[in-house]
Amino acid sequence: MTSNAPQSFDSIIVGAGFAGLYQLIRLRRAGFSARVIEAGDNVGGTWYWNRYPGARCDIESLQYQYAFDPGLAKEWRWTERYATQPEILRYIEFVADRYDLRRDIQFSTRVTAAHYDEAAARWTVHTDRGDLYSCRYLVMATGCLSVPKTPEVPGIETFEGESYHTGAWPHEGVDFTGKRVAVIGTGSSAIQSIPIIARQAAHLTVFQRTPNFSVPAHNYFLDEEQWRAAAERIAELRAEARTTSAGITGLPLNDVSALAVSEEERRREYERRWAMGGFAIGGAFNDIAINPDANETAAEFVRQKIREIVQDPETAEALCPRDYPFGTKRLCVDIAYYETFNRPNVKLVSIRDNPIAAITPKGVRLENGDEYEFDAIVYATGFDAMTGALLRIDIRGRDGLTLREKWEHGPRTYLGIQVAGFPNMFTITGPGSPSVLSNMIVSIEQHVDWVTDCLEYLRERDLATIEASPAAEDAWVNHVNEVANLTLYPRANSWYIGANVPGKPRVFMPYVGGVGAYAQKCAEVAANGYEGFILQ
Ligand code: FAD
Ligand code: N01
Repeated sequence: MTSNAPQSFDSIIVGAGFAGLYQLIRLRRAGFSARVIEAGDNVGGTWYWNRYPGARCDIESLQYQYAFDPGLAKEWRWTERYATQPEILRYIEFVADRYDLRRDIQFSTRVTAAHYDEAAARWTVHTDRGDLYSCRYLVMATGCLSVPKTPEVPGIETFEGESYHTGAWPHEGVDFTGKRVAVIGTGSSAIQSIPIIARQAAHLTVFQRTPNFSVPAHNYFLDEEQWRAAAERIAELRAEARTTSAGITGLPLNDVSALAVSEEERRREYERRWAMGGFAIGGAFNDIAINPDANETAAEFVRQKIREIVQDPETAEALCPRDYPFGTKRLCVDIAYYETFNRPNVKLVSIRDNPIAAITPKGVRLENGDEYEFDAIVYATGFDAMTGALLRIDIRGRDGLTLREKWEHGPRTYLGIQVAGFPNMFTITGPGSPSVLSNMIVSIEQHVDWVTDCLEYLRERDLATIEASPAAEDAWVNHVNEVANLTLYPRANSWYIGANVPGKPRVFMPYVGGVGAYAQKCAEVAANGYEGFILQ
């Protein structure tokens, strides 16, 4: 820490991904001074860090883009149904240039602490470079999936080959040609990278603890007309997306129970949606997310697909998810994932009942003593999701209360935007909002718009602070839990519930109530003079 006088701004934004950049644009336009602090050396967030082979979005590109400026959509020509990571990163860099954002961003700097000074009603922000900032408003745009998690097994540092985490991939890329490679994990990152690594490597071994449900992307190149039609209607399409459950248009829900139709009709509907690709299958029937028997019909449909695709019956069975309902871990969207297990150079090793005991200098040792040797290990083991980036910062609110103490038993927020005891601090797509269950760009835009409107409201009325009331926060936390418990989501050991991080409190973190209903609630709260918040 330094004794230099702090640099003063109306607002500090932490993070220069989709959220931080849009927040900067909005605050500038509203006449607030703002500084963005970003750990990476460029913009992009998720798309800056996750450069593993095969990385791409699973929400269609035409929807996975900003819509706040209709002109922007007409200037950026998406090339594929599901854009690749390099294309999304180029888009974000284009946005940064177009709105001249970089002059207000401090790169290669990590925020280490943020302390609230009650007397001044201001935050003091500390960085790992010894900078000090003072601000009235602190916007945490730190990302829900920005802290890579490596397994807690002994010996990782002893491995003599190359080690990579998908979420912190080298910028220069990796050439696996001729190498014996291990991929640990079978979540979305693994499912995207495995088919590509398999084509390069001499041999690929996939270590699977829990199989995942995956559906085909049916990716294709967008022709001029498809792109233009969406670009020209972006405002209208986004307005529609904001009223949906997941912030996505074109995924019509078939409002019928899976149990109310014949087996033949059910199969036809699932086949139709499988052929559409992507998340369409989730809306095949109206009770997949809430009724275990209905859910099982979707689960069994996907298992049958796996058995049809994967030639070796033993491998096919091992790839079939069984111990959690379909869709309660994030559904994966793949390009030839299951097909990859038909390659002679790919082997699946189930570690469900025989976990990894250690990483050794030569490779991987399982609990039963089996040893595998590798030239490279890829950890596709996910993230300390939703709370990880926030809790890595020493955040102290009113009375010196730390966020770590406050969230000791799991995150507590009002609307996923604010935390009682932490005035003027906002969490974009924070726990308790639809966030990771939605098209994140839709949720980011909704939060950033709400926060900016809120700050303008305070300024117009000469108010210094806004803070969630403890009662409103309690009621919201209860509501978030109640709604989650109406669904099958809490039945899975997913990262939504913190299950992938040993010792993390088990709380279902995102809000399942849907983007549309949630946005309406936020708008009502604002229209009622920020009901549930204390304004001073
Ligand atoms: P991020 O993009 O994570 O940006 C947060 C930034 O904050 C990072 O750059 C980080 O370096 C910085 N930061 C964090 N802590 C600090 C600190 N203490 N100091 C300084 N800087 C800090 N969502 C979808 O809706 N559709 C998709 O198709 C999709 N695909 C995804 C694919 C992958 C591989 C991953 C990992 C996630 C995907 N997501 C997807 C979720 C994705 O994270 C969001 O869509 C979106 O990019 C998040 O933007 P953000 O700005 O909120 O956070
Ligand atoms: O991470 P994950 P991810 N030993 O947590 C396994 C988004 N995303 O990076 O399930 C052995 O899903 C773990 O096993 P288990 C998307 O929201 C989107 O893949 O915990 N295995 C699991 O198989 C996604 O959900 C895209 O039993 C261990 C895997 O590692 C989120 O980011 C692409 C282990 C981790 O899967 C995270 O995805 C990529 C251990 N000790 C990411 N620890 C798109 O397609 C963990 N695992 C757009």
